[in-house]
Amino acid sequence: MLKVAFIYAPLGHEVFEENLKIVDEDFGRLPPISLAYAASIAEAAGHEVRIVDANARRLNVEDVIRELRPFEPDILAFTLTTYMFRQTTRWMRELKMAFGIPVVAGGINVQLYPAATLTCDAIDYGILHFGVQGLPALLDAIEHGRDPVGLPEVVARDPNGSVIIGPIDPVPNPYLHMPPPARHLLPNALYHSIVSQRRNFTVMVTSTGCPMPCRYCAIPSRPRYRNPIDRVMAEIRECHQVHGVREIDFFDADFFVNRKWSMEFCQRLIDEHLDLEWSCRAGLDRLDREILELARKSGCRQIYVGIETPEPAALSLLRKNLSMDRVRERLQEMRDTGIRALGFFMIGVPGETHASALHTIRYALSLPIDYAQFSRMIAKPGSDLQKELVERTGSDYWEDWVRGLPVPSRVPNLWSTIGEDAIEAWTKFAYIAFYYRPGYVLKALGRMRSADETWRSARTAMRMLGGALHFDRSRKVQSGCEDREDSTTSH
Ligand code: B12
Repeated sequence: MLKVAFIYAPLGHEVFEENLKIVDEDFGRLPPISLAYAASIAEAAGHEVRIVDANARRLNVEDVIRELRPFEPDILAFTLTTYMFRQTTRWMRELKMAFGIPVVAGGINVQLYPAATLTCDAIDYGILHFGVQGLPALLDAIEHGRDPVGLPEVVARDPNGSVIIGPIDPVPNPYLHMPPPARHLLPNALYHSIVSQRRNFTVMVTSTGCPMPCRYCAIPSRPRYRNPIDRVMAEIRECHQVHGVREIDFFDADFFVNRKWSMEFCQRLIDEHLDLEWSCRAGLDRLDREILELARKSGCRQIYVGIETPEPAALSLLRKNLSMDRVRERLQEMRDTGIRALGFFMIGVPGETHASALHTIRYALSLPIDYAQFSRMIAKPGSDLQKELVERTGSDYWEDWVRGLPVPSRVPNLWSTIGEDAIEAWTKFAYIAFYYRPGYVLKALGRMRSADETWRSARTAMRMLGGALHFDRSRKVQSGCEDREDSTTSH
């Protein structure tokens, strides 16, 4: 049996992200579900496991080292997104130095850039795909002194230093081989999102991938699997009964993608009679009165929908399938059933001009929605836009970022006709225009359920105003891993 410490490093905003800095920073403290899945896999394989959520607990590296000393870990394990690659690898390096033990990394970045990930000397092993075979096999090999090179789902260096990528696991549905995320190892009482209203709050993901072909999104390229409904219900019951969860945010790309599954889910939740509210993301075209009413009855309080832009040419270039003529009607239906809507919008879309950016904002203001999130369109790692960017520029921004090479502070946007500063200015203006309408403020105050929620919203509102005149530009070029401590923030 090995002792494995799973560490969730803090998330600091990076300049290239689609969200404004303040939105990222005030987004909430969310549970590291991917990492908790990996911890469960290790625990089920018989190892002793800890999770340190340094992000939610606001711990620094020294705190984590102090906390882990008595545990005497054999392995350090981290989840890696591409965005957070350099922040997380800095933490890996320091913890590896303190404990002198191997570091294992898994998560979306290892899937996208396995070889580049292993060029970082702080990482000894990567885990691909869902890790249901790879993680137990790797831990077993380490425990018994066997060579892990070439194991399924394992990325490792051979004795010559070449990176060897193991074959992908052939199990038809990895969910059937994964216990639920190890919430018993998480500080569940600390979690909340910017719009959550009840505690305890958690995040759940019941499916991976998405059938929609949107070119700006990184999710379609992920394999598609769904957790069977009995397992989802068991996870919900455990959350409610054992971890005191009263609100769940489902992070599936489109929660209603399978109508039969969603109807059954709602009905079974109604039959459970739990004191529970939930929210999810869904394609607007899938929502009709029947499903909305059932969802509301089962405790659904809000749905996040991607509208992105009212410009038909941009929507078509982005392969966003949305019946624009029905948007208002469907949102009104949602409001009539008592479900709040949050609309996602993007600035900097193909062919964007100052006039079209203003049009998007005015359109958002005209819709019956309760919240809006405005992002800058970027070529996300793994998205179609990113593939086009690589073809047209001959270089891969994200791979260079992972390899520690200098990259521009912003991902190039080849599609918009207005520049980065204008895109950022319009995005900030959008938030001010949406959230500072007197009627909106009054309504929002009426919705508040606790002093905690009111304080969080007021603080974000003040910071939003304060941030409106600052530009998130920092240095023009972000250089390698070690020397860029100050390159992400401009103020
Ligand atoms: C839920 C979720 C979150 C949750 C939980 C994140 C977490 N780390 O646990 C919250 C809300 C906290 C979050 C935060 C962020 N997220 Co997020 N998130 C997702 C989402 C919607 C689902 C992930 C999921 O749970 N899938 C289901 C599980 C079963 O699969 P999985 O995540 O791949 O995890 C499995 C394997 O990868 C592996 N694994 C994962 N980690 C590890 C670690 C070890 C040691 C091992 C062995 C294995 C292992 O085992 C898991 C079980 O099989 C994805 C999009 C998507 N639909 O995939 C975005 C996504 C992964 N997030 C993304 C981003 C950018 C972020 C943030 C930077 C915030 C932001 N600005 O958007 C932060 C960074 C978090 C971080 N450092 O990990 C991007 C990543 C893009 C990229 N390539 O960098 C995605 C793809 C969405 C997008 N914008 O396109 N996220």
